Amino acid sequence: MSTDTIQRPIGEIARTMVSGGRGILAADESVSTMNSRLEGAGVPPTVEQRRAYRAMLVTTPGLSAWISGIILSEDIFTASTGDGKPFPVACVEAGMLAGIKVDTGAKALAGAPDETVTEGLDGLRERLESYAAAGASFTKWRAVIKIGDGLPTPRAIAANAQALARYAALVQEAGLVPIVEPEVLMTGEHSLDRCAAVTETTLRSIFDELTAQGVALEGMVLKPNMVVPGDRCATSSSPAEVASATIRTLRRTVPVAVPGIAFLSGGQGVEMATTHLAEMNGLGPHPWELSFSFGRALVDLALKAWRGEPGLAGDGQQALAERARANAQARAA
Ligand code: 5MM
Repeated sequence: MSTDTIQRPIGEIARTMVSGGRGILAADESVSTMNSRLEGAGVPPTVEQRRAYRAMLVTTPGLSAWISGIILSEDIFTASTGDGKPFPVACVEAGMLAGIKVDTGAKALAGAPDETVTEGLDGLRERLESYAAAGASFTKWRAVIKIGDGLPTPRAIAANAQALARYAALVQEAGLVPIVEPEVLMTGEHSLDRCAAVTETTLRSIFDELTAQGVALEGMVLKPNMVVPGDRCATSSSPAEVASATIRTLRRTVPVAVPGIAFLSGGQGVEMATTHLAEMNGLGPHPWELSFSFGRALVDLALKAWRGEPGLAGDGQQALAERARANAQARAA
């Protein structure tokens, strides 16, 4: 299929995902990540609680005012909410697009100790067919780039960029929109400038590969980290410094054909992620929509409020709605 043929429908989906002042909820934690988040909140890590938690999020009244789409993990995408409705159907009926994480995780990269390459390409074409038939409009794949002594290596950046591009090409072939997520981790002592340099190199490599693989930039959404200092950096940076470093990095690397950039929160505090988003939007106008696809920064307070108690689902939903509204407002800054 030529790039021109597939461009229009996926372009419309991509624009819906990032426009209208709304953002994307990342509720696609793998089973192991979800279990540790549940345990952290004092909730038993069972299949039923993983399902009940996501059902609580997806059925939040009025969520579609601030959220355009929800990324689900495969175990949840194929499950049903409490009333027996498949999760993708529940999303769509509530006015939000359904998405699915299709990578199978970051695995040790040969010859590069301490670095990973994200896997999941085997059998992806067939899996995509079934996700599309079940109501998915978009997908997500996350590459993890670590900063450290001599890290990242060019090998790790190249391997992840190529995997992301091959993933994106397959997803567009299936008529779906790929979210391309390269996460430069904020774990470490590195400075803001170092994060900026690594993010710039990573994004440049990814867009080279996306072009090489024939990916239609109009039909994708980029989900990058913000440029922030490491969590153990001796020097802190102001929201204005973070915003200007992030925008400068994106302007150097992200083609204007990409309709939108939806940031991950990456372990920043809930309020800080929102502050940074507002600060960046305040520097506009930008050539792309500047949106959010937060996981923790949207759901942390909801999980704490819910605590696995069916009677507290309303409290959890109120906490999610509050963060979703605040981040949507940050886009209008
Ligand atoms: C919700 O977490 C997503 C899945 O992570 P694992 O596969 O490691 O469990 C993750 O990809 C998420 O979409 C991004 O990291 C953004 O989440 P944050 O919390 O950083 O905004």
